[in-house]
Amino acid sequence: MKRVKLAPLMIALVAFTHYQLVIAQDTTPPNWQVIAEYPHPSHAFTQGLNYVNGELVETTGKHGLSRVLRYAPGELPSGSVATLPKQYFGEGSVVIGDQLLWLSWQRGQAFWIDLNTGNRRNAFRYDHEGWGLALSPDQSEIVVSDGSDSLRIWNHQGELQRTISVRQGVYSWHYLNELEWVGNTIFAFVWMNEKLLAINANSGEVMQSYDLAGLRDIQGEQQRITRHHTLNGIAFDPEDGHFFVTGKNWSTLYKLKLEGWE
Ligand SMILES: [Ca+2]
Repeated sequence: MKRVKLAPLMIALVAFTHYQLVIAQDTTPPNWQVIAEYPHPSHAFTQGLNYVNGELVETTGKHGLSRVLRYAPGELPSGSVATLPKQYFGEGSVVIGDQLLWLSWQRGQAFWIDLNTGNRRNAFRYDHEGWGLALSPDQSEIVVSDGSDSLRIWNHQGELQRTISVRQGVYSWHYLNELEWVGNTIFAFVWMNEKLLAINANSGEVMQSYDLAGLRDIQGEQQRITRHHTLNGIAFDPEDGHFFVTGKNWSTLYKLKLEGWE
């Protein structure tokens, strides 16, 4: 009787199974896709991105380089609407009517900027770091990030209404950064992680995550960027239901279709 050699057969079977798994992972379609590309001002250390009435309103950071930029998709800004004194490091922003509310990073000071005149006035103070901002769909509330795993909900005067802890099962997500609020979903970039989270605005549960490292790789091939030039701008376009997305000092602004968040 001829003995069947099982060992090579098992190795082949395991190798085949592993191969199948690898193939299965590689062919999983991404839950996002690029549908358009526009220029983005590469001098902009993006900290806040808003899309209002067909225009992008962007706030930038760094001491002495913190600016408000206003431009249509496909164009580049010709100048700044407003700037901050160099002791302030600009962060996220929201547009309410013709006023922009703008956070500073570590100085606990929020500002109102008149988008027509560029005039700046103090809004209110807060006792934590300021990172991202987004306006609720009914414009009555503002969500604020401070780099932790919690989001604060403010009224227009910066008074705390409630706090949301962001969780995915038993895991918490820290370094929540630039924000956008659409329906009952709050989108949040994660600092230096290249993840975009879709968070239930009531429970704080992460309902979907988007791995945009591929987008960063494409951008990295086009220009010299480091890990600090992280993804950090998201703005919803209600006309087509898609999202403008960019990163700090990126030369490209992308329009993304995001799947599975509604
Ligand atoms: Ca935003």
